[in-house]
Amino acid sequence: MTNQINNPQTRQWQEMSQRHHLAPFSDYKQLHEKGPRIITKAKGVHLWDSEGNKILDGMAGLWCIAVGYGREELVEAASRQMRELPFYNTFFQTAHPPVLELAKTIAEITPPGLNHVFFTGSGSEGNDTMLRLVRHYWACKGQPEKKVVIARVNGYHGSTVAGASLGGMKYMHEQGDLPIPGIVHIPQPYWFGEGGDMSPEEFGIWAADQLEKKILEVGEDKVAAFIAEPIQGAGGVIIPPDSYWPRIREILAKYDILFVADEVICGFGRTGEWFGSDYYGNRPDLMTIAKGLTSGYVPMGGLVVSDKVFEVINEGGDFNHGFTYSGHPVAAAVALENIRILREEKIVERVRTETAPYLQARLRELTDHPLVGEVRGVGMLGAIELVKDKATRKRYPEELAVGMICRGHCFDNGLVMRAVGDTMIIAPPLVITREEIDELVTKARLCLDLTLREIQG
Ligand code: PXG
Repeated sequence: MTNQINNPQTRQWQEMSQRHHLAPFSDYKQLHEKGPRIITKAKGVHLWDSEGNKILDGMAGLWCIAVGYGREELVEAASRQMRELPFYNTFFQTAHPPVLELAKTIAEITPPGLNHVFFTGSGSEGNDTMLRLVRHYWACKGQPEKKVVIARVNGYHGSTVAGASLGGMKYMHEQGDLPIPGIVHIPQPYWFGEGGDMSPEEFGIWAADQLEKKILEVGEDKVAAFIAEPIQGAGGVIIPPDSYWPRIREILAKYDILFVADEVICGFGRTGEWFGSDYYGNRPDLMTIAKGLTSGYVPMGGLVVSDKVFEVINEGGDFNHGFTYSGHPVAAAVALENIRILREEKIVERVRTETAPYLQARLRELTDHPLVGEVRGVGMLGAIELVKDKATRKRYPEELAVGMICRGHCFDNGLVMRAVGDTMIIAPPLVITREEIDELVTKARLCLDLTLREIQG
């Protein structure tokens, strides 16, 4: 942060943090020593902290803000709905207009055949719902032993017990005996980090073939589903080699298992298509959604279910699952307005044809930097690999925490970029303009220079 604190309120808030707030994914002692940066307001693609610093939000909140901060229409939609009907549940044979209109609208924008939506409060709850629903599906079909879900190492699917188990984050599994039984993992298609001497295309085929190997090892009669993000987000914006998804599709076509796309990050325009599955031409049976669904203005997630799955569970009696806030009317009203803005302002089209090509071209200019081993990206997603040796893709020693050094310089120079190890990642709001992209890339280069200078001492 701002090493310098001028606003006395900043200290007061930091003290409240230390005394009372347990922040997600934090080393509390370390956090308290430093004190959190306090974000007080936002507009468009920029944030302001309590010290008055203006910061370009290269991470869209946390991969959430599609339509930009400060959209009055979303505020209006929420307040209108709060006045009309602030809450009612959707259990016990009731419903309300916003949840029904939202389910219909989502069916209009999702890939063909995905027409039914179970709403949740978050992406993690969406994946918990998925686990229970796919097992219910196979039980309804008379195959209750088909329970195992295959997921990927370094995938991220949330932080609930099921979400963290589906995810392939070792440091999460280590806390609390995860994964739970019935969830297994295969390697990820991360060529830059793990491809060794293989070409990206060879490695893509190898990584995809691990799915078939795992299906045969577990037994097709035991496997319920395969879950994957079209592009891994939290794992480090990992874009599979071009050979990966076509081979996965071939494998899925051979076996009777369900395919779940976790679209929590890729959904709602981030790749320049409505969903990451559209970008790759994948045809999932189920899709988890959250984040961009409401642009993060209020919490909401869900599971979109295909006609094929619906037709089975429709005959299967009660599905004994649900959350108090499933289909919350205020969240649904905000999501509807958010999708209306995305559609009417043609934001996804603009990302695809105009701003993403510009962002991707400008980001790739950073490839010439001595610290940069690779720049990759799709749509409004980007990753910059920091390395010691460009040719061999060799990293700096882990203890040096080069990514964290770079992240610190970014924050101090008015840019939010996230570090996943030594991979710097960006996912700006979809409404970012060319001028703001220029600001992002200029700041990123400056911070790469500062990082290099610091590690060279
Ligand atoms: N699936 C994916 C693909 C996600 O990225 C979730 C599920 C879980 O969503 P909820 O709403 O329960 O958080 C996510 C969430 C990071 C980071 O460090 C990413 C997420 C959450 C927190 C941190 O990039 N993604």
